[in-house]
Amino acid sequence: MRRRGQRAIAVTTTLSLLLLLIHPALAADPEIDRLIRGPAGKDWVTNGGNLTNQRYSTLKQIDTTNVAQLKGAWMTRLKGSGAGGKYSFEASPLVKDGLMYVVTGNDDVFALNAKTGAIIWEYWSGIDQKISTVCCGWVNRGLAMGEGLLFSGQLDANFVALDMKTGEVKWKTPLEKWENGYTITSAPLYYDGIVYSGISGGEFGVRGRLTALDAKTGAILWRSYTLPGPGERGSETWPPATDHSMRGGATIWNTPALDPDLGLIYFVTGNCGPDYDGSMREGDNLFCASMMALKAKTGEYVWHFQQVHHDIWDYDAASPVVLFDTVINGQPRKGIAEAGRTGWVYILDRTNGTPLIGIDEKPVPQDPRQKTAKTQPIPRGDATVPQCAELLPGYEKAGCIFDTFWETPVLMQPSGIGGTNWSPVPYSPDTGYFYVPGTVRTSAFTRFGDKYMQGLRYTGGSQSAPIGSPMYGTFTAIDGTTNKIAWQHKTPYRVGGGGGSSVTAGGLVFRGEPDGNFLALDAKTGKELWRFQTGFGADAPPVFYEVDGEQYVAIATGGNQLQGSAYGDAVWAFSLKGQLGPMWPPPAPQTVAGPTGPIVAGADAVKAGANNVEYSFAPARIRIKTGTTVTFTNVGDLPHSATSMDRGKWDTGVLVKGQSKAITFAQPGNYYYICLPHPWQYGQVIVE
Ligand SMILES: [Cu+2]
Repeated sequence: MRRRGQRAIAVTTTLSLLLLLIHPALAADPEIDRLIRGPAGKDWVTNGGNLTNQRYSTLKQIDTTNVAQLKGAWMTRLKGSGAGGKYSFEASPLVKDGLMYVVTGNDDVFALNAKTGAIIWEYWSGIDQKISTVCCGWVNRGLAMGEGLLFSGQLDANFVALDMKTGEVKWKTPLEKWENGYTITSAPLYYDGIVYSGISGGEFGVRGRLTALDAKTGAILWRSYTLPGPGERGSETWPPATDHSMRGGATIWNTPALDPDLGLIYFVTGNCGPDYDGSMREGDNLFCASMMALKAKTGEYVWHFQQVHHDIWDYDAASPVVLFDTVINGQPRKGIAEAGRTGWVYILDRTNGTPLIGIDEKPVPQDPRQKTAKTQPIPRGDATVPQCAELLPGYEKAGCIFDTFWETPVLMQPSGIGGTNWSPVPYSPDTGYFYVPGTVRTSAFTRFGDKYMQGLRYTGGSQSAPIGSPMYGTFTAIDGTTNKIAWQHKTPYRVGGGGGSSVTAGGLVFRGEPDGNFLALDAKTGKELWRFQTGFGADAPPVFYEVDGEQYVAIATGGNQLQGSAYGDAVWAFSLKGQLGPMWPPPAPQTVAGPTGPIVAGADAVKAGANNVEYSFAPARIRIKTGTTVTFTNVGDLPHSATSMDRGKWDTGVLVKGQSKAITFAQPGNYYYICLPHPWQYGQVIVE
């Protein structure tokens, strides 16, 4: 009996295998699955180009010999959607069969004729403009498509599916509530009937996770948490008998990658919460700041690699993971790479999560108050940005990466915004290089502790750039077989949180600059071959497609508040037959940290978020007489504060929209201040 039973099972298994072989087209959308398993060509149907996130196109009509003739084919303004100081435009447009789909920072979606730029339909998200749990700009990093639907994660934590033909909402699934600190900013990934979405909110005491939804119905198939519950894998890296891991962050800011042959889905996780205070969360704090692999069908854990143990620097892993195949020491290897905020590229074997080139655990500075980890993983190879800060006047200490801090500010590089922030990193199988945008900026790290309250900021400290400190960027080609620099450019502005790039078989890397310039470089040598002024901050990653035999390059230009670039609502497409010339340059981003604008004498009222510039004080610089009372009012959409850079001196506390606080300046002095939730928002009060 037993033997017969086993035989029956064996026969059934063989039969189902045969059925699978005969009917490989059981997939819900075989066409999209086929397109995203291969390299991108005529169409660009998923955020990273295909399942690898390589952002590599096989199109080569535009190449190193003719790119100098490239001109604008069309430019379309998206009716003011997402154009304003609180927004960033970070999406890669998707293109299929001559139609383009693009999502703005307000989660509005537009379908365009990819040949002419004409708008075909519009979806206005109607998201609540009072959402107060967006940490770093209103953004949507892009869409996914499959089964005739477009998928979009919204800032209100709803996940929607739109009809590709009409823009009509087909289903809508809440993944969480924004009021509890959760938002969605990442582009989803569609494959084989499932849509995968990350969740954001690492600055608001949330619990990170990857959610898998049924593409047809929007039903949630599973959630895989990136923070362990009691007794679960990784719970030993949090203090026992506490619930710190339940609000410990580890959110997913960007699109996963997927290897269909291995059946694994890959992604990276963000900072630990609270960001800058590790005092109550002794241990490595898995799975913060980690690369992770799960079974794509079930969400079951397969492996992880933690880039930063017990993170206290906001060293999110935020750039999308990239899958690539390479040869190392004569052996073919399946690789996975990710460019961290630390300035390193982490290169692993994607079958098991072990280092491909070498990553060494090395001792690092210690502070028992912060419960710092004894060692940190240091990749062999080159960092793309400096990892030590210089001492500046007014500060007691400057340190290098992984140095420690407590209540006295310590200067460090890279800052917690990177290195490489959300910006994707393309990989060319032709050159074997990763193209890594980096931000060079000093941060003054301080810990001050925060009490956890649901839906409110929970960062435990801050990291503003010191007044007068320089800020710029790097763009680096990293050899994927050695993790060493092949070539590197210093860029005039920060590009680690923008400066999106993509690469083609025509031997070109295209990348944007926050001053509006869009550039083409020789992918092998880095030589600049073309540059075009788009008129708006060019921070989103470009894409490539073909319509009627003509190759196009497209980029969303709408600025980025992390980069301080000029906002807008434009999508540009370029081709060799294009006729449009460049625009006037927009205002350039700051290259030195601190408040800007004229000093207004006698002003006793300062507004945060005025004039459609959310992250600003107006006037930003005032001169008053000793004893003057200044009223700070928040007229923006987000909560802001005015907090003395030397935090002990004065602080309005966090003001919600419409709230005011008066501060009397009884002592002469030069007071610089920041908004604590947005430490790149500066003001100055000169008291005489
Ligand atoms: Cu603010």
